[in-house]
Amino acid sequence: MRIAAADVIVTSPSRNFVTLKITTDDGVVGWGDGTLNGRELAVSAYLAEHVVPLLIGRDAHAIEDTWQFLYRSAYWRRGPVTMAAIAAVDMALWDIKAKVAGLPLYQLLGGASRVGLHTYGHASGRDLPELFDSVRATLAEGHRSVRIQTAIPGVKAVYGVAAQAQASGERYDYEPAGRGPLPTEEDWDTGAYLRHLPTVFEAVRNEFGAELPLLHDGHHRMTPLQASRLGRSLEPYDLFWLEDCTPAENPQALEVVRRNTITPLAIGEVFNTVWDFQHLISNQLIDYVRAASTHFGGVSPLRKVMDFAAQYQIKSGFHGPTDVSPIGFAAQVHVGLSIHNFGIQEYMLHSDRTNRVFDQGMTFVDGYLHPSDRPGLGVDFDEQVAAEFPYQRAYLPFNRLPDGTMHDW
Ligand code: CS2
Ligand code: MG
Repeated sequence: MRIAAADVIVTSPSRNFVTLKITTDDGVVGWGDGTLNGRELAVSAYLAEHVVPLLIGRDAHAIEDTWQFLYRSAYWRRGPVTMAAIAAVDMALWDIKAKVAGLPLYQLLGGASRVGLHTYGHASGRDLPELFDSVRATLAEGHRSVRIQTAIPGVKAVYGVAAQAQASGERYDYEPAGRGPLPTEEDWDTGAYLRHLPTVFEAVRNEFGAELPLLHDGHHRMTPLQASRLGRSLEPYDLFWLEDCTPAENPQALEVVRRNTITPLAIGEVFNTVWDFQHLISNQLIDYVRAASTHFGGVSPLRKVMDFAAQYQIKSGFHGPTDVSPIGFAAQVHVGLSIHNFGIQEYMLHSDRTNRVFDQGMTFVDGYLHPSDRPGLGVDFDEQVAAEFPYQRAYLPFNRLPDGTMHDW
């Protein structure tokens, strides 16, 4: 079975998505996700200009060989654009292989290790009453764990606070990226954040009790000592994890954090390969792997990093925002269902418009996410509907400190 055609489709139903369609010479179609929030056209050009010509005529079943070929033959390895492009190919080929086998992908990965995936949803608020309502709404959607993000006194717009984001311009799917010609400028004050956040977790614990698993995303903004202080001050509130507390480029930072706090740590949504996790996993500096199939080279490397992590009792917590398309999301739900060391799955619901383009078989019942038993990934892509929504320029925001210094967003 040979690859006969490969087409790249960029569509923007509620946000931009990059989708790869691979068709075999006997007419089987596989779908892959190469979406890179705010830099979508770079991946689509990388695929169309440099990868598609290499795919035509290749054995559609040779997934590992094709992955290694695209990774090694480029010479310029890794990086978000390259790895999102390779991810799209890898997913589409797994979709094809599973469709030919007549099985949902998780069966090819070893079968189901559990009935479904526990998820966490997002809750946020400008004040405590709004945050409590948001927690209740998240629980009502079926999530059993909740990520808490909150406004900070004196800071105008903080990452992850949906109502704030919506008030400051056109946003989509509660995600921070705005569609427009220029990125939005936000502000940040780490001191105010470190003082305020523990008071919010105390209030949430008092309102919702000791058992509800709570998470928090630091979005790469702290120094190692600031993160240590935050981890320590949140220990009484028993977090499921503190995510991305320090910038992702410096794995040694987490050695400092680890020495100073027993709050569990998660990182990796901006990582591209297993090498980014090597130091963190082998030194047991993290508890959860935050990679996303779409930004990590697809299903194949996600399996490998989780097998590596398993040797150290480190679990999965795959990145699942709406900037991963339903195809990329399904791919990692299949991985999560099959691996032994599954931890939790982040789950943000896609908009109705997105779901018109992507027909998802996935189900979310009694707090369990299941990728469906459709053959393949379980997602169909409607090219006609996609064509109704052309690409729209969109950027993630950026941050400045009160004195104007640029800061991590
Ligand atoms: C995030 C994302 O889901 C998360 O934990 O940190 O919302 C992230 O900001 C976006 O994926 C950026 O595109
Ligand atoms: Mg995050």
